[in-house]
Amino acid sequence: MRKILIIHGPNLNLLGNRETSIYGTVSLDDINAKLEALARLSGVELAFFQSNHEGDIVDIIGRSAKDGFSAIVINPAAYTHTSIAIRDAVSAVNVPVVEVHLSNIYKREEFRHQSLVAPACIGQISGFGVQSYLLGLTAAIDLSAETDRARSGK
Ligand code: CA2
Repeated sequence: MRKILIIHGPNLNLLGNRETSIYGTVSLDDINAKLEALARLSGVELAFFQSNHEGDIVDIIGRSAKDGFSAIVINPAAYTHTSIAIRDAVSAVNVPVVEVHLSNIYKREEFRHQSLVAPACIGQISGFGVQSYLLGLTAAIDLSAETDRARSGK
């Protein structure tokens, strides 16, 4: 079965209790459960990773091809706007990456308008709440099929 990696960046473990006017009341477990339901229907396997540490996110992206992942969905959270290291990891790995955001980062403070990671990704989905993740996974499922075709040389 094709494997897709879901990466949640810093502080997304806090979802559901604070800043509910921006991010809603949904928890990270709720988001993962919705993703899992879509994955089951689509016949793909998911692995979930949340970290507050930039280097850990760089490491898991770097290992992702060797670990058998065919696509990645990432919400880099605040690292979206600061991390050349995550952008370089995405550029270096031979796995397609989709960037997602719960909020519309272009409608918020100016410092959130730039993503350093997005230019290394296949695309970005921003502003649809949990639906951003589901749309991102839908794209990643298609991309994962292409990755596997390319890897098998067919
Ligand atoms: O909209 C998104 O998904 C963001 O990636 C969320 C990040 C933010 O820094 C980005 O600009 C946009 C913040 C994730 C932290 O979420 C919190 C949840 C509850 C309480 C505090 C932060």
